[in-house]
Amino acid sequence: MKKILVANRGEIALRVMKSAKEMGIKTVAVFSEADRNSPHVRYADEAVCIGPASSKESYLRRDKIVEVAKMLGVEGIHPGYGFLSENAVFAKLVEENGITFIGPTPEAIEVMGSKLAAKEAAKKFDIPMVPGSEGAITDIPEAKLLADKIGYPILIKASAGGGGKGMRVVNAAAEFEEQMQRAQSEALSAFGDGSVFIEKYVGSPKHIEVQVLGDNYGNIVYLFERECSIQRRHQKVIEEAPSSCLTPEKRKAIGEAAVKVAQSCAYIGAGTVEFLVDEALNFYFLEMNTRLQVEHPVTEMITGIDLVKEQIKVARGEKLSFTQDDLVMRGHAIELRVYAEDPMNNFLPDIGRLEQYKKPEGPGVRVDDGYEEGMDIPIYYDPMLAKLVAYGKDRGEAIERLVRAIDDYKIVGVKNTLRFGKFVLRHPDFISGQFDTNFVAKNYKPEYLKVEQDDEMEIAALISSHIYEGKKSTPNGVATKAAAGKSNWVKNRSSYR
Ligand code: MV4
Repeated sequence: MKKILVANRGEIALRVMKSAKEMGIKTVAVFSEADRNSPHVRYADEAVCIGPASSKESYLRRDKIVEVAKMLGVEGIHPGYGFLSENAVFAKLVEENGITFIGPTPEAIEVMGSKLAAKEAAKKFDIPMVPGSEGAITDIPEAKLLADKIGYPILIKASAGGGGKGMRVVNAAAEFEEQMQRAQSEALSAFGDGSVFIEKYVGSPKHIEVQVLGDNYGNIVYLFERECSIQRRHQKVIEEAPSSCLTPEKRKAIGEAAVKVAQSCAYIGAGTVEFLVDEALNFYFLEMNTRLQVEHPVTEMITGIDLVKEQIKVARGEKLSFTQDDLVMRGHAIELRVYAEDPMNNFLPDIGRLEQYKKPEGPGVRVDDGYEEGMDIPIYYDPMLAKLVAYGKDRGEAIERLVRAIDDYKIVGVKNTLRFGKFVLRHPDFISGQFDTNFVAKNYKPEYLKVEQDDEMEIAALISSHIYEGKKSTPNGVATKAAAGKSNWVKNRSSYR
């Protein structure tokens, strides 16, 4: 493979091109009119404008992208994440035009794109799943009987949904029919597919996902897990690897379950198997994402493996160069997603000019971003500005490095979530590992970011008086430094705008 096209924009387009470059592969960028001056366009060896700013008219134009690829003699197309990355029609179109799709087969994308088909495939492999209906609900009274048997609360999910879209909690039998009818009609209008199914609702779950990698010869390995429980309204905020709650035995069990899920769809390339983990550390298969994920860097940092290079190697027909036994994890990595959003105002997206933009550097710090000082942040796309990742010998060092990197990060002109990230990293429940997907809803109040520098002690007191008093060491060996005097809240206040 001598030349690849990256059908994406921003940080992930750059990320993919960097690995391609290291492999001696030329790169082609496609871009919208809004991205004409973007770093991913300049970084590529060649770049072609494919349409106006709106994604529908540019980054989602399967036909245009393939046309450009053919015109420039491209041998492979990497879709990044989002946009066309999980579009089976695109994967097929690419292959039909004699170009390699750097990702799984259209069949695997299609099976895993349907939550019901995914569960059906996984069932044959004995994967633990949340108790629920066998297939789509066709008979509401029958489904209600099942719900009674499972016990309330239950969750209605749309088969075509995912990432939290099309979900509905039903707390009691009296609401069942109404909620079911609503869920079905919502699913039909939102996804063009009204199929829904029910599951027992797990109230305080952790979200743990396993990175897998498969080649064309039936070899599939797991590259350990990422914990992504810190999210708000299904938007991930912080991801880390490894999870601080798994034992080596659980890690092996969940990893092997993930490999079986991948085997159930003969998976090729990099993929992620999502699990829900309850308080007793029981894990249940949720869904499989058939793409490179935003948070892949934390896995790269603890395994030393470049996932994009592996994707490309597998796509050009190479066998995996390592077995499960060769894989070891070392240290700890944490990623903060920096969004152009206002944490003081309900995380409203912000746009405008990046008047000042200076990235943090130093030991164990990695920034994956796609913007530069002076650029305008467009309204058309995802509000993520950058991924700030820190690596340390253990979780405590990773946290301290990430906090230091937040303090060293200067963003002026666009409201952003840096200080919100610091709030999370300094929270006793985050530090102790005692958190689940309810963390943000349970613990965050915008007032916590308002307090002046000198009042940091007050914030700490607000958040938790108990740990604060004794300056206790936590199970992870991290002393909360909330009371340790000087902080950079004010420095970050200026970066907040
Ligand atoms: C659940 C659940 C509780 N019980 N399923 C949300 C996204 C999608 N991948 C599945 N999700 C959930 N499924 C059952 N049976 C709770 C969630 C959930 C969640 C999952 C992962 C990460 C964050 C979440 C936030 C809210 C709800």
